[in-house]
Amino acid sequence: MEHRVSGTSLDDVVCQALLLAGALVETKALREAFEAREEAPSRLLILGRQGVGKSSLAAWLTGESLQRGLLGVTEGVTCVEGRGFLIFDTPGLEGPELQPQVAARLTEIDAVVWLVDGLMPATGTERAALDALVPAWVRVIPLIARSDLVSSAEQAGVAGRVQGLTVGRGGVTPWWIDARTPPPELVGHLSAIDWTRSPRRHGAIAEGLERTASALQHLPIPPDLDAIADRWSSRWRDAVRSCLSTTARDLTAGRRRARAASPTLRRALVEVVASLDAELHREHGLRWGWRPESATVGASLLSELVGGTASALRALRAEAASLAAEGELALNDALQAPGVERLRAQRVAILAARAAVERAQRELSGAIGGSNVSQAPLRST
Ligand SMILES: Nc1nc2c(ncn2[C@@H]2O[C@H](COP(=O)(O)OP(=O)(O)OP(=O)(O)O)[C@@H](O)[C@H]2O)c(=O)[nH]1
Ligand SMILES: [Mg+2]
Repeated sequence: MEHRVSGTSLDDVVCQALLLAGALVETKALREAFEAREEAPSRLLILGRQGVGKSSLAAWLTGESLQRGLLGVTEGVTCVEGRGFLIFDTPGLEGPELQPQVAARLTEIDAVVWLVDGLMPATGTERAALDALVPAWVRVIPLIARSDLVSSAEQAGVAGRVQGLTVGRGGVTPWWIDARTPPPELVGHLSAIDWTRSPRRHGAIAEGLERTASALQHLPIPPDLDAIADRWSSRWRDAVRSCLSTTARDLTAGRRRARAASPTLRRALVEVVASLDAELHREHGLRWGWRPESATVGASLLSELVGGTASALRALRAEAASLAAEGELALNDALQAPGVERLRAQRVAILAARAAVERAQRELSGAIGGSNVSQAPLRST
């Protein structure tokens, strides 16, 4: 099964993360990893059955002789560099110890070379062993060794079979080679890196994303102005309602004269506004900056207040409603002021960048973590 991270979609999400985060924090590491295209040497992991010719091929590619154990058998993953290649030579696929060693090297390579023995052509079991070692999205370049021992008539059939077994692994056509002395063109064939399938690039991007995420984490997020506006509006409305009912109660009980009711309500509200304003500043660094005494209602209603308790209560209610609306408008204006608007835009930008980086990290984590890398050694047949 193909890994859900295809080159294009991964590049799209990383590009989006770069675009959004780059406006806010340093993204050099991520940008460099994203743009890495021509970085030599090509890093290849050679996998294949025991004795197929992996070390011979690695030695030919790099021009370096490799350290080997008893009878020339490779023990453990060996790294050798030369002639524009960094090659990871491995013990045979049959070995049970290979999985953790390959997993540890996975983010250092660009592609896998699958060396098949032309005299013992690849089977589904061999492909399954390969799949168990390397995530499905990593490119596999198939080569068939022992061209010197197989007639050209037979070679085509074997190549077709190997090609069938590499479906979904980058679609590279298998080449027949003598692993001891391959044709010189093999160098070009193996140097062409498919960056969209390179675990090395994925690893570098993952690191860049990690750094970007941590830089974004350190940016303080401005408060959610809409939520603050909602909360403060409703607190203001509650305060107006409560001041009104106190004043109305005093008025009805005859404790206060109609003429004095309006200034009393106003004074109570001035206190409420001052305390809410101080709290707004303390909690969010914002200012309401409104004083109810600047409200225009009131004076014209005084004459109605002397008309009796019922009409005074009506007038008070109207005045309170009008004050509540004015206060809310003033609050909205304060939260729309240019400086505060910048905070709103900043909040949106930081949240969007964090989400984009997290999304890119999610897309990558399955790929690099090797979701389908599990212990499944090749059964000897
Ligand atoms: N005729 C022929 N012999 C080959 C070819 N490739 C490798 N050999 C020989 O096969 C033997 C094993 O080669 P190696 O390169 O050691 O194979 P390997 O895959 O590294 O072996 P392990 O490390 O044990 O898994 C050596 O004697 C090579 O000379 C080939 O294409 N044709
Ligand atoms: Mg070897």
